[in-house]
Amino acid sequence: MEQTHCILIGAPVDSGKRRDGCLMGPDAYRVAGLGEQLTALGHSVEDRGNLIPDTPALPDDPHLHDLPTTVGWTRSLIRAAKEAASDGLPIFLGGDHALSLGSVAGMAEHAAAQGRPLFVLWLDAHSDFNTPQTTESGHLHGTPVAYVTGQPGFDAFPPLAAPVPTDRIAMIGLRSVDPAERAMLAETDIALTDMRAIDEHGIAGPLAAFLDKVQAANGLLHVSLDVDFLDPGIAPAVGTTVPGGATYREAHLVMEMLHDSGCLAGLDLVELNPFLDDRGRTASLMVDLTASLMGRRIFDRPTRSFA
Ligand code: 4U7
Ligand code: MN
Ligand code: MN
Ligand code: MN
Repeated sequence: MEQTHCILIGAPVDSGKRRDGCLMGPDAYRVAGLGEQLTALGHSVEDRGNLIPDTPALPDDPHLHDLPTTVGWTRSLIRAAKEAASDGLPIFLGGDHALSLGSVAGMAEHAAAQGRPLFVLWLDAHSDFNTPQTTESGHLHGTPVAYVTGQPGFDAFPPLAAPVPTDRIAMIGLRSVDPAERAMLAETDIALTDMRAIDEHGIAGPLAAFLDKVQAANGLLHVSLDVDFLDPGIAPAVGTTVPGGATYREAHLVMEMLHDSGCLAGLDLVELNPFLDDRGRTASLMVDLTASLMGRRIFDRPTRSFA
């Protein structure tokens, strides 16, 4: 089994929306045994503790919730991502999804420095493709994909050193997309797999097609896993529940296929709100999914049937 140096980076980002609680996420993952599970799989684990936001003196924007703090997190996370990515596999413990403004931008800079293309897999009920202008809620956790692909309107944020081309992004699990996002997505070639497509054809096909592309390009893959990708029946600890999400096995299958691809370069675990959890079950499920992503399997060899 291949051994990976896993670098845990706590990012208790809570500025991306109004409801507080995601700041408890990093410790919930630690309590749920993330480090121990990775060690048990044969990996080395380094916990770099929790980051703090490098918040600039910036006026508040009345249309946006807590812009200065989110800009501060983006600055800190870009730096932390670049540092960690050259030492091992960064695992960002969120924190809400505003975390990915920084983690993905930093991973893209790292990939560019390596001369390799960065691909991004967005596992989420939402497309997070709003800009500071189009967002109706003013919640910046709904904007990271727009930022990292270089959409206009992010002037308060660090200038993007390495925008991610839209044809290197796949979104799986979609079931809540705002009208403005829908219109902007229609202008891009982001690969979109909504829940209807998953119901009808399964989740493995679109994922396999994307992974083939990553492998053919010798790409680095960053995976951004939003808790609300999962069905709220199995993952209640999230502020933005949307019914009809991925099942337990669909989610594990995605992780198992990602592991087998060998392309993984970075991971965000975002939107866990431990205050809303039911005896830690969502935190534990996220840890179990990470274990599948890092090589846990039911059998060590392909199983055979008698058919
Ligand atoms: B998450 C929303 F309006 N689109 O912009 C918005 F539906 O990181 C939700 O995916 C954003 O959880 C959800 O506020 C952000 C809304
Ligand atoms: Mn807040
Ligand atoms: Mn999200
Ligand atoms: Mn979401």
